[in-house]
Amino acid sequence: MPIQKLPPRPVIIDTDADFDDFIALAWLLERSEINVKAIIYTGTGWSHSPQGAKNLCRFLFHIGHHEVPVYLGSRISLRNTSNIPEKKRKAVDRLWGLELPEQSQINYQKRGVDRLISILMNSSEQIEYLCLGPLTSLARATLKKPEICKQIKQLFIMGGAPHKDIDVSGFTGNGRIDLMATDLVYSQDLTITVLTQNVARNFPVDAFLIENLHCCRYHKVVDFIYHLIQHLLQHVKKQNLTNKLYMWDLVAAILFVYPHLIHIEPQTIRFVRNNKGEYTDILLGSEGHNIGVIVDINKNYDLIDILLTTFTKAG
Ligand SMILES: [Ca+2]
Repeated sequence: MPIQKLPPRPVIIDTDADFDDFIALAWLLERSEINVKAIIYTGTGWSHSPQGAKNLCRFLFHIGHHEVPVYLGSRISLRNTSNIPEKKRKAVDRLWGLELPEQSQINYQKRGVDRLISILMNSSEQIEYLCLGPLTSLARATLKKPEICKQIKQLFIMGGAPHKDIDVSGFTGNGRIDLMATDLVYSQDLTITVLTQNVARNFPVDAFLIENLHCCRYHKVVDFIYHLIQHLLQHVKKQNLTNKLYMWDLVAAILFVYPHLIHIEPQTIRFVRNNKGEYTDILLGSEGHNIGVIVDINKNYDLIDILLTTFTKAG
């Protein structure tokens, strides 16, 4: 009996156009299990709006996926809690010196929050939402039209759960950039899966990865990823930065596509604010927002192999 192929999962990807977002997108767009309905660019994360959206469009042209629409989402946080240094954001805007071919048409579309609402409300089926950046755009969309939540099958987000020290400083990644947006989105009636940074650390940018990428550079997209990482590493070296690099968003993308690799535990979290409205604490406990947190992944799977065979299997 022939194996029945499941129809591709419709998904909206929300991104802040950092290096690992590009790699995650390049990988996702090659996956037949996924039907990317739209890319929402959120300008409150690691790049500035609209430069991040322009970079996304040029990148999509370069890898041959310019059919995917890019929408310009929010550029101002609900509450300004981001601590990303401006210098680092500007380096992301410049793609660390990587030159992408100029495009005569930069075709991102404005009013991304309204477009997001429209895509969700007009869809005949539920759509999954993969968030690789801050939740600002989705939060603004839920403020304008709370009914969109019924149209979201699952929100899967890289970062946004507490780990280790359960306080504001222990709240990880994208969720921390705009805490008010995260608080608002988590309070909605949504199925939420969050990947914490301590789990995503399984995929560092190291010599082994670079060697493997180098071997597969005959594929255009792998060559792009290789160059992107080389430029980033040169930038890190020049700036005497010591932080280790991880493919956070790529891990999120892979685990989104392969849910059998993850172990999820339900958690309840509550955001505590003082009388000035500032976030002072995040508590795990019996009352608050219900989320699923990925606490472990199956380590028998080789993430580098999953990354590269997606590109090289078709030659
Ligand atoms: Ca990101």
